[in-house]
Amino acid sequence: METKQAMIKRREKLMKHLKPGTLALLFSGRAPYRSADAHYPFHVNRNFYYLTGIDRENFVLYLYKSPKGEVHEQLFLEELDPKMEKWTGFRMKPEEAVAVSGVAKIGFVSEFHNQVFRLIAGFQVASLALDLERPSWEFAGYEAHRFLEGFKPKYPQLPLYDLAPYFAKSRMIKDEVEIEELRKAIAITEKGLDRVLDRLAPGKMEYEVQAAFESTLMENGSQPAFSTIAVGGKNAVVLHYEENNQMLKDGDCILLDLGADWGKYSADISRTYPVNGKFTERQRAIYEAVLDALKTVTAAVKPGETLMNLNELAKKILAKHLRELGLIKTEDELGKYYYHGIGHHLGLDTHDASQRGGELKPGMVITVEPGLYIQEEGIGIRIEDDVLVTKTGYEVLSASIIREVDEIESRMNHK
Ligand SMILES: [Mn+2]
Repeated sequence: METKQAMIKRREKLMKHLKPGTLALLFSGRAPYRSADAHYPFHVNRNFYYLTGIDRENFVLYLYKSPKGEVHEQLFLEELDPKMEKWTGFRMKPEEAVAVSGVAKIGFVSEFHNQVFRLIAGFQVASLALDLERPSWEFAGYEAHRFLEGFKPKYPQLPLYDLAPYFAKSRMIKDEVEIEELRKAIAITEKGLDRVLDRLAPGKMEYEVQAAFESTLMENGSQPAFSTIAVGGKNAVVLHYEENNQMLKDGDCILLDLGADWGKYSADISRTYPVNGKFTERQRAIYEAVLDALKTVTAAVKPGETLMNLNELAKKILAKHLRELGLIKTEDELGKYYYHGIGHHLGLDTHDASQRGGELKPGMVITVEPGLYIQEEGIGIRIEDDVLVTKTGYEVLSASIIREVDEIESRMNHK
């Protein structure tokens, strides 16, 4: 399937879901100001991108389902502005927008408010649908929230419909195009980790490992999907360590949690390697415990399972191993050494949009990422794969990224 075809299908599915008389507006968003006239990098609204494939600032997707059920689609672009284009780059032309998104009708954002006004003035709009997802209570709001601030006082009578739950549900099931993007993101992540294995040695800095990974991504037209974690020794018990500024010591392990971005889709892989190319007996024993949890949980992935059940399974296996390793006596002590969930949905966001508590279905992509973090021994080990739920079970999308002790040691000793 072509990307454009996928976009058309995704919009058709949404329009089928909406009631007649609904006007749905999706905003690509704008980069927030950083200081003076400088902005933070722009990150397109994921749901706008999901329906258009377009990664541009200040665009609006207008979707209207008439009371008779006819669908009208229009994409509003930023005005072409030859003067501004000399400063900030070329803007997307209408024909390009049509080619990427498959939306046939194009307008410019300066006309957008009037168009909304005219439609409502014709008494053909029963409700307004916006993506009103909030990442936190305190959050000031995305572009849709800002639009609503101006809209609500003018049309307080129009009911609102929040699209966020629809997107969470829809985005959990990946189509062909999405799975292809994820495969590419994972393949580039594998290349980056391979370069890491070439360079890893005692005395290197964590940031050198990060650079080995990220430069490989750049050489492949990619970039990190999230802040690369490259953490040696005792700091590996910190789950989201991002300093990456310590020296890697002989006899320590390094924990890497990283992923490439491809077409806005995120890989999310964790591997733990011995810095000097050989695990100690103790490191190996703990590593094998985590690996056993990874394999057992992965093998349990199938339609009808839940992430919660999978986490319970991971806890059982990790607790069994911790008892054998002499670290705990009863299962309720596990929280001292394993203190995150087993995984999450993966897609346009690394922690992808999802409805909590649901059953796994074919086409979903999740991470499986057990870990053990033993502060008193200065050991943190996490191994994470990306797993596609299939009709009959699962496919490990990251299956070719080595994870067995012998494979890692032999790879590191034959550079
Ligand atoms: Mn993850």
